[in-house]
Amino acid sequence: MLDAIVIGAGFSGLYMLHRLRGLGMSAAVLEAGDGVGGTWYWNRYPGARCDSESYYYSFSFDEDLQQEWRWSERYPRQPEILAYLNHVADRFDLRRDIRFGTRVTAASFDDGWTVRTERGDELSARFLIGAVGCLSSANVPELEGLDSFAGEWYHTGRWPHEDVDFTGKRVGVIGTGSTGIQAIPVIAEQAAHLTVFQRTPNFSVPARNAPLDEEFQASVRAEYAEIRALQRETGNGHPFRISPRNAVDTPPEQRREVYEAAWRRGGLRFRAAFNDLLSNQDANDTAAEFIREKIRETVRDPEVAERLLPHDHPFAAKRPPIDTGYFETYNRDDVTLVDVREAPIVEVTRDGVRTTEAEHPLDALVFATGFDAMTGPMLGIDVRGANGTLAEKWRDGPQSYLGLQVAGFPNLFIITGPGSPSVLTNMPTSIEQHVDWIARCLGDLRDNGFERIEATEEAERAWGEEVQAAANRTLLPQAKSSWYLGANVPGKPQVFMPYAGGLAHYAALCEEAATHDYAGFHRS
Ligand code: N01
Repeated sequence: MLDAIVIGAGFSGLYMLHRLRGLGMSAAVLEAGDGVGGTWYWNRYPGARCDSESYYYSFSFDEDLQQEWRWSERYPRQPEILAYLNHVADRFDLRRDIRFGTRVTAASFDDGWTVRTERGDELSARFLIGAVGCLSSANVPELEGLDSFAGEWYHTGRWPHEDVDFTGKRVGVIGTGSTGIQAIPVIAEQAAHLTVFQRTPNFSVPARNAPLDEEFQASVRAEYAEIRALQRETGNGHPFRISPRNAVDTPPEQRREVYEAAWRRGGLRFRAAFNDLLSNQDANDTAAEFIREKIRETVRDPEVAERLLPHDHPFAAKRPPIDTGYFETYNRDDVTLVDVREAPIVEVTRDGVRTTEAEHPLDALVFATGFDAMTGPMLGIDVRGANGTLAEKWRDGPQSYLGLQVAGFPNLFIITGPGSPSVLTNMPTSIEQHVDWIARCLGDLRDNGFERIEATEEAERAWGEEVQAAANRTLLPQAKSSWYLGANVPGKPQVFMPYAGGLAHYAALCEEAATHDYAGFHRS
């Protein structure tokens, strides 16, 4: 029996394996893909890149690693992040404990964990660690007639490894979340004609991507210690602080200057322009209206601009996309915007997509329709704990203590699971915090002669209440169609899933639990 089985070889699984080795524990990582990378292995769609800036969307645990790696752009493209993760796997000699092409289908607890894979392997370990990612279970809407479509269709999160060439083709994209907003301008460049099927107009801020010069890179390398310390101090794991100033207390002209400067700087930092944007609707309205004005200025056809104006959720209450030429794309003659809230999709036909108003002829269709987020990846495995299945336990929404453990599932840990800040933060920062905590916990169990750890039901219940209360202190739950709530997947229980109380505060709670003899957990 191994000490630990880790499911997934993305950022989480790779670092977890490295830490398990450091503890002298035997471990196997089971990975469905044929290579490392997780999200960055699967999401190869045109325009795929990270919205966090490259120099801090990376591991901090090894000084030599962060000093030797060179990023080429402000926002790294998917192949560059994948190359980085392959470098990490090689540098720390991780591959010898990773089984690729090995999808886990079931896991059951009986003293230890026994895991079964699609290709029939069975492995056992004392601990099971889900490093399955938050956004790895593709959500393809069940559209009538999809099977009859004569062209090719793709989901962005399951993009083929071979080049997909849209030259000369009429392409449709369904979805205008972060992914669609990255892909649409790039696909428009190549396709003969692009039709965008939009259900919810989205806020987006220019990314302002640019190559990184050597001077900037050298300054980052010199300041890495401070940058990483700041990442751990902030609420979202980014190395910038949110302005202490409130939008509602700032005179309109001055407020506008702040927004203009933030717009010029670009990126996710736009949200940090004022302190009250996610807590006060009036404050949020000022940011929302500023972005709507920018959309009206950018898009030449006023009717198209009107359809692109977000109206049903506060700015940043859904994960805010950042873009390179997204709104400008609608000025092209070969791009059509279809509002599918006004005219819903009826079916996919042999030749395209038919809405209640028209048939749109297509040679290829791209689903940028997101994921069964946060719970989908773990529920995709038949997980059986001490008294029942995870599917039963999470029937009305996910429950966990600190997002780390689930009562009734001893020795199972989830990295960045529901109930942790995860998707509201810069993921590598959250991942390192979780992995470090789990590694310390496993070491402490061993050193103190314990074999088993499990969240208590009481701690889990209290944490569930805190997760909802933290969300309700913000405007985040106002976005009713958000995947944070599970609202994007038909039939999914609508519960706010990530912890919105901030990463630094959350990390302090994890630390407190550990230093108080793992309060909220039962060890035996
Ligand atoms: O998915 P989404 P995503 N008919 O769920 C629409 C991360 N990410 O892949 O809003 C028509 O946000 C749906 O419409 P609506 C990031 O955390 C990171 O874009 O539900 N439309 C929406 O427009 C992000 O938030 C990076 O009404 C349908 C879109 O599809 C998360 O991944 C880059 C539909 C889905 O948007 C998910 O983003 C990209 C239907 N039946 C993504 N079903 C980085 O930079 C869904 N839609 C790291």
